[in-house]
Amino acid sequence: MARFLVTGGAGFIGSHLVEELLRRGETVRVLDNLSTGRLANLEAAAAAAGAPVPEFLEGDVADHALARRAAEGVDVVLHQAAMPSVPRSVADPVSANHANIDGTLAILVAARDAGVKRLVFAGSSSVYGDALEMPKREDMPYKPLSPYALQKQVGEQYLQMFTALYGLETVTIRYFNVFGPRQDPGSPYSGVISLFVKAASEGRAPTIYGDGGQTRDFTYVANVVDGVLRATTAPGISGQIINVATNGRVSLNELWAQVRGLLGATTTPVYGEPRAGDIRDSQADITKAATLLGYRPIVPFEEGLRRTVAWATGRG
Ligand code: UD2
Repeated sequence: MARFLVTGGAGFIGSHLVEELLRRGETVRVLDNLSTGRLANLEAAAAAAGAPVPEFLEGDVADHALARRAAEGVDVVLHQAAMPSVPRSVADPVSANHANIDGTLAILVAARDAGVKRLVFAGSSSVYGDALEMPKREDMPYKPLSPYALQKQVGEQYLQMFTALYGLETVTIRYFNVFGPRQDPGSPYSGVISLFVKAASEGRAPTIYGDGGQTRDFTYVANVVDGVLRATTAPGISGQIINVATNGRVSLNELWAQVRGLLGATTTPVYGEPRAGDIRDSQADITKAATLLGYRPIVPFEEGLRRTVAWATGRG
C-alpha cells in the first residue's frame, strides 16, 4: 500500500483521482487552496468510493513549508494543483505563474526532500500550440501560445530537471480537454463542455469563440484517471512525457450539436471573436501511452458526454 498526496485533490480531475485511490483502499492526503476546488468534490469522491473523506490540508502548494508538510511520509505525489485556464492566464499571467510554476517547483523540492518515490504531473496539450502536424506526438516541439501553455511547458521541464539532477522519479501526463462530472461551469473560464451543458439545460444560447470549426480531443475523466494511475506504477518511465487522451477530434460546432441533441435544446449559438491564446486544432497520438502504460481509452467521447449530461441534470 502506498501513501498518496493529491495536490488539487478537491478539484475536478483531482477529486476523480482521489475517488479511485480510495476505492482501491489507498491512503490519500489532499492539498488544495480551494481556489477552483471545493470540499463538496472531496465529499462526493469519498461517498462514491464508500470511504471516509481523506486527510485534507488547505493552502497554497507554492508555500514551501506547507508543501513540505504535505509531502511528509508520502510515496507518490499526483500534482494536479494549477490555475487551469488559457484565457485566465492571458488576463492574469502573474497569478497563473505563481500557481503553475512556483507551485510546481515547491512540490518538486518537497517531494525530493521527503524521499517521494514518484511524482506524476498534470501536463497540458496546450504546449503543442499551433504545430500543424496532427495528431500530436510527444516529440514535437513546444509552441506555447499562452502564459498557461508556457507554464505547463516549464513545469514538465522542471520535472525532467529534477529527475536528471536529483534522481527524483517524475512523469508528465499531458491531458487533452478533460471533461466529466464535477467539472464546474461556474466561471467564464470553465471548460467548454461544462458551459455548453449548462447553457443547454437552462435553455440559453452558448457562446462560440470563432467560427466553431476549432477541434479538440475531448477526453472523459475516467480515461485520465486510468492513465495517471498506470503512470504511478509502470516501470522504467521516469522522466517521460506521455499524452493521455481519446485520439479523436470534435469541432465546437459538432460538440454543441451533440449537447443540444442530448438535452433537447433549441437555442442556436452566439458567435464571438476568437479567444486570444487559443489554438485551432488538437488531437493526441496515444501510441506512447499504449506502449509504456498499456493505456487505451476506456470511455469513448459520446458515452462520456452522456454520463456528463446525466450528472449535470441530476440523473447521474
Ligand atoms: C486547454 C488545453 C487543455 C487543458 C485546459 C485547461 C488545449 C488544446 N487544451 O483547453 O488540455 O489544459 O486548457 O483546463 O490547449 N470556447 C467557446 N465557448 C465557451 C468556452 C470555450 O467557444 O464558452 C472555446 C474556446 O475558445 C476553445 C474551446 O472552446 O477554442 C475549448 O476551450 P476550453 O476553455 O474548454 O479549453 P482549452 O482548449 O483552452
